[in-house]
Amino acid sequence: MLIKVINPNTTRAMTETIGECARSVAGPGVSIDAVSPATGPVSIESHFDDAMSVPGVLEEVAAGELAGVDAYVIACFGDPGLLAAREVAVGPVIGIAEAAMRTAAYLGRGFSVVTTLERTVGHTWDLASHYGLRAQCRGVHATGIPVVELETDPDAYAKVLAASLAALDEDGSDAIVLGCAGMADLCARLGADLGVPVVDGVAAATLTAQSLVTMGLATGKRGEFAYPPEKAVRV
Ligand code: 2AL
Repeated sequence: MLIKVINPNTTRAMTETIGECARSVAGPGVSIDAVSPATGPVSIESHFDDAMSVPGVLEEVAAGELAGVDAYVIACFGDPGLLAAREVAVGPVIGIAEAAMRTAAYLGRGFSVVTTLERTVGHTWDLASHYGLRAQCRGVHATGIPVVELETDPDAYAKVLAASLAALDEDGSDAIVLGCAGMADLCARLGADLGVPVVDGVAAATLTAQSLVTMGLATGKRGEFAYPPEKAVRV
């Protein structure tokens, strides 16, 4: 089975981290192809960045279809281009925000999301509502760390830990959801330090994709998610 994990931003070091995380959970016989688009924003932390990343994501899905990919993970917590990618792909397409929130909902009554910049908080609430998980999402907490600084800020872990402790205190949550793919490598340490389940969307989405393919399930193609109609596109 081949799962293509698309980091919608163009920061290669983050793509490496994401690929390692996906490989660490993938089952035997599952290959992970971790990629980032050739063009697009280096990080995604605004609605503008989100929109600008979508053409690159869809190009990677289109290339994956020619290469025989079985399923896709969109590894950015805004789930950019998710519904469009489901139209273009034959196999399942899983976004890390949707997978992480659905996984966290199995683990208790409520979860808190710990994310990057304050300005991403509104979009995260929108996603929780969109996925029908507004009641389970008890809070969304910004750390103030820009995405690219997750790799370079020596205090990044301490800031994510502090925001998670505050979130558990304020929200009375049972679990923490990591609100950025660039936090994937913090997951195990954070879970051990907090003593509560910590859900990384890259792992959750990779295993959801693997499960769906194993069960022989894919996006329903009869209506809304049928391949988009061919038409001229002016560039
Ligand atoms: C993200 C993410 O997962 N990747 C990225 O570039 N930005 N999420 C976020 N909340 O900033």
